[in-house]
Amino acid sequence: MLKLETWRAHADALVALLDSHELRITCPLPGMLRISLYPKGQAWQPTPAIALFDPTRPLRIRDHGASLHVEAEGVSLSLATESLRMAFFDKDGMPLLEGLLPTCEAGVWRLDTPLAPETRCYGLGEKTGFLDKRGRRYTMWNTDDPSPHIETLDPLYVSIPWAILFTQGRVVGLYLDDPTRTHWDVGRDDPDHLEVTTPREGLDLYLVAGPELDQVVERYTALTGRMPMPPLWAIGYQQSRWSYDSAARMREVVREYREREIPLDVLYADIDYMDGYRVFTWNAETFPEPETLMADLLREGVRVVPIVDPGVKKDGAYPPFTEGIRHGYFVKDRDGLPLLGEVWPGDVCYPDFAQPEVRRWWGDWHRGYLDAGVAGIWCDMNEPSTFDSPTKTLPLDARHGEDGSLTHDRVHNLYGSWMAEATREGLSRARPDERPFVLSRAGFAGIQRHAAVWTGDNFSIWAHLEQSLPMVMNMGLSGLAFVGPDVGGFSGDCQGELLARWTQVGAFTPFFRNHAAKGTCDQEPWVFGPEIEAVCREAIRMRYAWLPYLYTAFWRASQQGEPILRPLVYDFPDDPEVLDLADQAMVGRDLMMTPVFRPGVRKRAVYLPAGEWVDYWSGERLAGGRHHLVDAPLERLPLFVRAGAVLPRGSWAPSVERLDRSRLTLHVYPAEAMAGAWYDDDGRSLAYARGEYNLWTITGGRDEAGLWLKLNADHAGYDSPTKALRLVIHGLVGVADVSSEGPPVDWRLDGQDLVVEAPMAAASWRVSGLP
Ligand code: MIG
Repeated sequence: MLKLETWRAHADALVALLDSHELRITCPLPGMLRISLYPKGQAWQPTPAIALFDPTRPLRIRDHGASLHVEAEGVSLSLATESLRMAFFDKDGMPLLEGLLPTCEAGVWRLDTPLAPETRCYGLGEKTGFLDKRGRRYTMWNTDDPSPHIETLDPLYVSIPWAILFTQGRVVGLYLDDPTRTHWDVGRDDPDHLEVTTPREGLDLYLVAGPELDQVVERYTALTGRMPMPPLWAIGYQQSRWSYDSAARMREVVREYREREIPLDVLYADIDYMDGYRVFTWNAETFPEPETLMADLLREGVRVVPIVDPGVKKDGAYPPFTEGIRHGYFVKDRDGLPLLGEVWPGDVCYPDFAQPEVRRWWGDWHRGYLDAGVAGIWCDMNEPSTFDSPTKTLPLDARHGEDGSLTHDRVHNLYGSWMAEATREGLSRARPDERPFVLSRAGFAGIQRHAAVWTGDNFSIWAHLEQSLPMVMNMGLSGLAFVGPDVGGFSGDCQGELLARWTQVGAFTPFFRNHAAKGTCDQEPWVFGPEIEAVCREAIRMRYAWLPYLYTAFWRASQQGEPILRPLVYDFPDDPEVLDLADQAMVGRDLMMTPVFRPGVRKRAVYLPAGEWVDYWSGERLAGGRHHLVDAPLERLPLFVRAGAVLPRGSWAPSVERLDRSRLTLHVYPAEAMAGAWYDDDGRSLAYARGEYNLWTITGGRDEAGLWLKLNADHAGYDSPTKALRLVIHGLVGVADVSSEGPPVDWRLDGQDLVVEAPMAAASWRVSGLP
């Protein structure tokens, strides 16, 4: 048992001495406390996961004899001096966590916290299984494991040591800032306890206060950072395959897309574009003129993103290898010699991304790609993965850092994030005013600042479509907003109906890319015949028509860390029905999708939380707080809109560059109170961060005289091409008049809907004479 010997109160820290360790409690940001237990005199620096941190925030410490009470902005903590048992409180003094206990036995540090029977555990990043992570044990160790990602497979490629303990009205988050191989036993050995163990010589814990779930996620992402706005094209639809292995084949795929009028913004070049799998090269026979290829595809509105693996081929005539050797840039073995691994190119060395200089060097190598015309970079195998070792990764005693003092076990989980960071910064240096796009397979907490993440090598099976929802949603609650699985599935042969259903879901998943493994059957939208093609085409077109709404959700993710695709519990935390619900998802604040996860199924049960909902397809109004049986014909993803929502939409185009941006449509779903927003910027530069964006909000309500709506420019910093506005007010019949305060408007009735045409400008409207 640990025990406080002496302690001192500073203005910004409580520092206490234990036997061999020191305890330091600080308030890095409002609403959270950092509790750091480290070997005496060796205070820990935050890992690269941490984005924002203020070591000088004030604390107040009160001595109650048997316990100390630490108070900071928005939180407080009591600490028993005899046992180190802690309780954590929100700003109103409500306990969020009680009985938290750090211990150290036989050199192993452990954090234990009781779990109430009703408490759920969300987060934990990229994990298999359903929404609530209780009842299993998880390991944080980035791993490329080719086995099917079934519920018992753990770990995968990304590690986020972040757990949200959800009890209604008392939500709290625990982030362990520890990149080593930690174990998270979430009520498995002992159903009533969460136990975290680490091989590190102490604990570096951040307790993040709620009491609401959205607040916890917002605070966690203030600490570890948020996704910067991606270029708009990266939110478009993307096609990949291992591999489109020649320029001719890539042209053919793009031609198919254009002829079939299926939108497409990105095409990926998987490993076969290279010369003998040497990164930063092109195969001279199959890709003779990459510049011409990419310029031609760009004229079709399609951008190319090549894959880059960290393994650099051992080849004395290959500059990335010779330079790396000359400067000592590669990871070394325990004897200090460049470590050799085996991947696609044969023998390879691994860049030591732990060194800032290596990250810079690696990033600079990407200039050649940009000069040739690539639009972004896909980082793969960055767990890092090797073929020649049963552990699938580098030896634990491999050496990192300029002086070789960091062993691999200490930095393994950071390797992927570092590679993504190096890549992103390389792209940014070469194109300072463009938004970089990096896609990464591996990562640690904070990866969202550097890259989008796809969930790796899933299978073309229904279970993996189903599992992708809770997986992506828990990643969203773990700070990663820009995520998605391989649509259609990677390993194994896809089938038409599965592709159709998966493409429908993909259309509303933040990252939307169809990808398939070598040796599997083709799975582009048209390969399964005209019926499936038509379903996929419609779904992909919907993605484009919904971009104004999705882009606004992306913007909220970039500002507050608000997940784009999220479980219903995020938006309806008081509803006991939704706590485990993972076969339905909210897309942004006002849209819910309820996909089908089995072949042949044409109806499904849907739970609608309290309030009124509108069936997107039929316009029918449905009461919330209960289940409904709804139609789900193959050509339709069941979608529901919250009554009162105002959704910004446009129309589809073959690529984002061809979107007709002259007019925006706001779809209004009337209710007693209405609200919506539309975020708009140039979609490609960093000007938005300097205030060059527009934020429109719309509010409305109903009174005796009818219905009113008010459009307001909350922020007007961007000279937008959008000059015209169309309001579609759903389900209004028998309107007598529409008047506007400001420029006159045109209006007409279209079936059940009222359509109003107006300029895109602040205004208010009244609809009168409703029945
Ligand atoms: O050993 O580059 O997850 O998307 O197509 C497999 C080939 C290496 C794994 C990636 C996958 C990619 C594949 N890569």
